[in-house]
Amino acid sequence: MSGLSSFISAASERARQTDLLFFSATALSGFIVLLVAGLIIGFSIRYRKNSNASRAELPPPLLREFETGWTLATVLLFVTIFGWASAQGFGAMTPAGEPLQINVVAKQWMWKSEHPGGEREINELHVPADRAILLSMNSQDVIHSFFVPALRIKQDVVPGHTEALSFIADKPGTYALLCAEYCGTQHSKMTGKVIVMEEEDYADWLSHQEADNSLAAQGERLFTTLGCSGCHGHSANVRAPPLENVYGSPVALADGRIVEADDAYLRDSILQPKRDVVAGFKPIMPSFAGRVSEANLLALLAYLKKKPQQEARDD
Ligand SMILES: [Cu+2]
Repeated sequence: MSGLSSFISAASERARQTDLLFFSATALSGFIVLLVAGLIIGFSIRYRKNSNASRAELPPPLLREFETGWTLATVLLFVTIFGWASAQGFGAMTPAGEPLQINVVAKQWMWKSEHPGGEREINELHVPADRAILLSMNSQDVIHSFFVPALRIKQDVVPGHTEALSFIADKPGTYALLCAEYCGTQHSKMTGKVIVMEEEDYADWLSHQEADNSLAAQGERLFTTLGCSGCHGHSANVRAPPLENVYGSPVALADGRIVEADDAYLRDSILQPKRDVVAGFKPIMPSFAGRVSEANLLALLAYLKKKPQQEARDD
């Protein structure tokens, strides 16, 4: 089996688990196919016309218990495989421990990524080994699909959604990154590399990247240039909901609902401000859909998350 599972490199424990599941299911299905086909062929030959095999002895009738037993055993076997596969699928959605969050933006035809310190890459993704990585992915135009065969992970990236994908790579090396959703004429060129590095090599790599602005710092500038501060800032004349400490806190809406100001809520409030209006405020904010790119939205969100500390420092 180990020979088989190395047919394509596996760079994570989940990849090896996926292979085990795949080959187990293939082996089991293959065994059943061979068993059924073998019996059909065997009996066809043995009881062919004019063969002298005895037809006198009828087989004994099967016991009801036997029928019930093998039916239940088969059902149980396949439900077990279903459970095994689902557990893996759900496991893939839940990051283990405190993950390192990296933002990924897909666009025709490249993968852009941004590390927590603001280091940016295009069509390359450097990650430390043995550490939970959480990719927060957005698309700027059409549906793309983030596919790393060596990690056995594939996630569609749909415009207007934030998709999460987590993994822990445990084998340093360079692995292929592909787009697995036809996304336009240069779809086949939308490829890249995932470079898994030892923790210290990753730290070293980070330190050699341009000390780019942090995402939150970019967001802060956008907050001004897009005009957000004109209404949401300290000395604004227009009355708009204050944004200090807004991230993660409950917000009372005009229709009586109370929602949590998470990424999705803040994102919607920027793109569709008339949808969830905060109680006590007029729906006067214009939509920023089409005016702010995915990368800039991520920067704004990063800024809003950091805002409480900044306000505290300013005071
Ligand atoms: Cu694509």
